[in-house]
Amino acid sequence: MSKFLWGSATSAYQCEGGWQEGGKGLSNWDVFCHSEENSVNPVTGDVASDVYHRYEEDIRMLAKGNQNAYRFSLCWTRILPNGTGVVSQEGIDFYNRVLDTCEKYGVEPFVTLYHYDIPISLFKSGGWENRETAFAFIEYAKICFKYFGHRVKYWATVNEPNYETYCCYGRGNYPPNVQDLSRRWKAMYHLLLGSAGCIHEYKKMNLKGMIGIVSDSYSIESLVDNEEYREAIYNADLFYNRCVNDVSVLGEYPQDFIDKLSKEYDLSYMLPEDKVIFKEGIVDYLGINAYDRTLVKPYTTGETCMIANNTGDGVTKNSTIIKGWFELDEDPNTIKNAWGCELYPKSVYNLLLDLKDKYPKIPIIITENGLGYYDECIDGKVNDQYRIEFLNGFIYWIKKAMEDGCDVRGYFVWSTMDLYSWINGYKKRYGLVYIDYEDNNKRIPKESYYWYKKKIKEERF
Ligand code: BGP
Repeated sequence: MSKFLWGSATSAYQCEGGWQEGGKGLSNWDVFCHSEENSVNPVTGDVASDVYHRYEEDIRMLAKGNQNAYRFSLCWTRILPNGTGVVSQEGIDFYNRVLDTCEKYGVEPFVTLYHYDIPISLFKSGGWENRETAFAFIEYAKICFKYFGHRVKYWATVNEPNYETYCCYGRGNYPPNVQDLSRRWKAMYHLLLGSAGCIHEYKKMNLKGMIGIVSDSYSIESLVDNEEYREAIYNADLFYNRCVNDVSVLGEYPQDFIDKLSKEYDLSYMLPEDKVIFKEGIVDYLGINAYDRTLVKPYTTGETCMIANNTGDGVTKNSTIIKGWFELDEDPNTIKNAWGCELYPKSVYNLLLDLKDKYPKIPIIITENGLGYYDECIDGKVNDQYRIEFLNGFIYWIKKAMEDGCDVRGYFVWSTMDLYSWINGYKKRYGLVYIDYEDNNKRIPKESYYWYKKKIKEERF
């Protein structure tokens, strides 16, 4: 059996910086962050954690912390500055240097092809709502496989088709800042079509590795157990989980989901010939980003609306009403962070058991788990006991799930170092390593970094 992956994760836009270096083209996030629409926490990823220049230091530190894997994403516009067409040798060279560094320190690279940053040219022509984007993505993926396929054993196609489209087209806080679920379902369809197409191409190349998708997945629960609440759970499971996981693991859109959607929306973009692409694009593993549970209650009244707490004020509620489907509920007794995320590690156990029931044969990799917090560096030290407690709880429950038969192959903390948090800016920190943005992006390992180092040594999975 191959080794258990113990690592941490980042994404290109959130940590690289170097936004106009190395021949890189612009993405939707480059443009959005410089626009007036970026008003809640008006900062950019122009420099971010400066990983573009400091990857060697970061990967070395990760390896010294006993981590054997590093999850990062490729920036599409470093490789194809215009989104399609000419390949940038500078971009290829940059990622080869990153991969060389992983090799040098004995770290397994775990590469995501797409993590929210779509080339601006494609974004302007409709982004994921445009079917052509799925095929442009497959072409980009083929280039990545050609250049890096011999040295990367773990691939993820896209990061969080649910959460990305939820924010882009539901909450409307990510570009293109739309609140229209019909457009959400269409964009998600093309993301999943692109993902399946990539997987098929990867398999055709006969490379030695695993390819999957990264899906934010939730243990959907309720505070009351009756028929109406169970129906709300069922609906929310379709809305957040099965719309991505069934398609990726079983290779087809669930019929109950299609039946439900077709009552409300025009689905003519789902073409019959796509069925074969989905069938040929089944994942080798399911990547799970697990942060909190989703508590739901039955829909009662009101229009569909989705509100996010991006201010970190500790007050604003993450509320959601999906007309005719469900509403989000809240447990007043659980502890939450300032952004309203519940600190409830057992949720991962419930989620893993649910996934085992639904997809008994698919290996799971926890591709993200972490806690956003207003960390403080005092006298050169960051004592983030709250994070240690949270991560420790997650690992405890993952272990329990494994004992109960779940096939989990890896665990990645979000994030390797502090980085840009979409819309929330830089004050919401997740890293195992603190970045002093005021002092030349100096790296300071937090207490959680040392705790994780020890934990990896002690745990035998
Ligand atoms: C996931 C994303 C990451 C990361 C994380 C924390 O949804 O894959 O990119 O940002 O969540 O989210 P946030 O930064 O919004 O708190």
